[in-house]
Amino acid sequence: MVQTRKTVVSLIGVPTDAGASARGASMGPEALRVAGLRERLEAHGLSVRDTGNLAGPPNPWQPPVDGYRHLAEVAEWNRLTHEAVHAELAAGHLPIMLGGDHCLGIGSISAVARHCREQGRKLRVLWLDAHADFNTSTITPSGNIHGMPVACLCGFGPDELTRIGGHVPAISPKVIRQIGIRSVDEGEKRFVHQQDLEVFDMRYIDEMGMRHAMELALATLDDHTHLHVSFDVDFLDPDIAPGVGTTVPGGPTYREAQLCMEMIADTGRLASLDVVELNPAFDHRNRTAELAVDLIESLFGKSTLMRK
Ligand SMILES: [Mn+2]
Repeated sequence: MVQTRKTVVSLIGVPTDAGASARGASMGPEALRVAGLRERLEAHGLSVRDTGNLAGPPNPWQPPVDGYRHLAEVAEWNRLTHEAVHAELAAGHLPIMLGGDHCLGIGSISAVARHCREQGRKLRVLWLDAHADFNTSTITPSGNIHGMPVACLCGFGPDELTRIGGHVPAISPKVIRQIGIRSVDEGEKRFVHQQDLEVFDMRYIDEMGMRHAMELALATLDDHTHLHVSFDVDFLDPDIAPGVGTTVPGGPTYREAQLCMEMIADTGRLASLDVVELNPAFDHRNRTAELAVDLIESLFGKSTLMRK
């Protein structure tokens, strides 16, 4: 199945950096708009509805309390995100959540999971990231919640975050495929293995290639599978994507990232998307936002190669 011309894409801006280690991801939604996200998607025949930005609490920029930094603010932003994403899915639209930091994956993906339960659909989540984001308050070195969303979605975290969406856990670790991982904290590493997360790290991509990693990550999708992509911009090599708060060297190149996105597009199953951690405060003349838009275009079927 190919995305039809009738697909309605809804942009949901979530301007917060309450879960991050550096300020600035709150400016991400506007940078993506300035880079022409809406216009570029429309040029591909999609109908795009920009719902504007959600309004939530300011970032208090305080140290962690009991292992969590800004838990109340992060929970509020995620509740708002959950409701907004769920409403768009219920209306039959394809939501693109424009973060904001990656803590917002909790609200977004819990909404997608809820929608799948309501519709009797299977779920596959592709987590494109330099980090596993599988920390808990006892193993996180920092308390920054953008390092915890996968754990929270799998039921490991504070009630304020794990219960968003009303079903604990929101998802099983079995539905997740992580791609591009190259920075995992020590305790987190053990927890990833213990929970049996399927990870295609950079070592795997170096040895086997992006094509093979994506073939496995996308295997066994069927007509009833809802495919969600959670795209942390720090997935990309910092040489091409400097505009993120937590750069880790050795990420996918431009060509590898394009192939990743094109192979997702080829499945025709993409049904929701997060674009997070774009940080204009670290960017150069919005080039990382422009690259993100370029890759999002590929996710929606723009082919950089000549194809018939
Ligand atoms: Mn992340």
